[in-house]
Amino acid sequence: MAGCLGSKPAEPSNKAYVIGFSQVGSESDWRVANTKSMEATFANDPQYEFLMENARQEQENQFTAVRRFILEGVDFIIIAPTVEEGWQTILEEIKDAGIPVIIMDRSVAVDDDSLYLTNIGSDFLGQGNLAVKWLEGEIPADKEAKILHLQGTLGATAQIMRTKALEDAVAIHSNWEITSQLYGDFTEAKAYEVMTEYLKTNKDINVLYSENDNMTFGAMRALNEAGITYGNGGQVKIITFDATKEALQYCHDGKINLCVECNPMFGPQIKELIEKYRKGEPIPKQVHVNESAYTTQSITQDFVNSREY
Ligand code: GYE
Repeated sequence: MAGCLGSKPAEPSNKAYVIGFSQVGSESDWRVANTKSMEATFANDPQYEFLMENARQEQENQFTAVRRFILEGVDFIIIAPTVEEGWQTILEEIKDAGIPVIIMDRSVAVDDDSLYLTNIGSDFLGQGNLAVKWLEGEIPADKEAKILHLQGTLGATAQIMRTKALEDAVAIHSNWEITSQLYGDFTEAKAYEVMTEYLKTNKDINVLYSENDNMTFGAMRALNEAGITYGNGGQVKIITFDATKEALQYCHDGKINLCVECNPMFGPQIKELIEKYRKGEPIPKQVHVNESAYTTQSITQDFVNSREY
């Protein structure tokens, strides 16, 4: 205890384990929650030193950050990749430096999966499949689905897989059609802009498949301004991904029809994996987080209130 005669100042038993984390950006509420989960997990734990770099959605910035981590000699690197392609060289540089790496959230497309320890994140194809299954139940065979598709950052796993689920489903439903694919980059501002433009000349849609909540919020504003109704009993059924608190509230209020969950709170799970690795225990190559989907009918206000993100 400080102030006790004869006691020595506490010496740290061992040096903090330094983690360099390259985060995608702050493009969405999901991302902000994910950053908080990582910070809450590592930044307050004296056993760790946590260095985070925000790439502002540019892969080049991620390369710069990772190279700095290597120069600084960090013990461990975590990367949330912006897009899947383009990681081979930098992962080889990390390997040559002898630093273990975890890929989180989205994935990387490399030939050699020994370049990283594990990939932890969502089952994005599973999420997309949940959404199209729900839509099947909503659109009778003698009715048409005219689906406007808002896409996230092109080349990001969340975009690739959510898009694949929709395109595959459209291919096998002769009464489903994608009226257009608009690029919203996972942000509210971009989605609002492209939706406003689109709705000036095209109003004949009855489904919006939006690859994240923030784009959905931008789209809802554009739909309001165009005088198009949506949600329960409206012209447009809205499907959104993430299921943040704000989106769940809209869902509860009947403004969004389906929220497919994408859980950002996996800081603690990453820490467990790192601890296992440090003890020399085997860790799986792919870890999926548990997720579900919510409709206006299934959601309660208590559930919305209890949402962490
Ligand atoms: O759905 C979106 C974010 O990769 C899971 O990125 C993540 C996605 C998430 O910006 O809101």
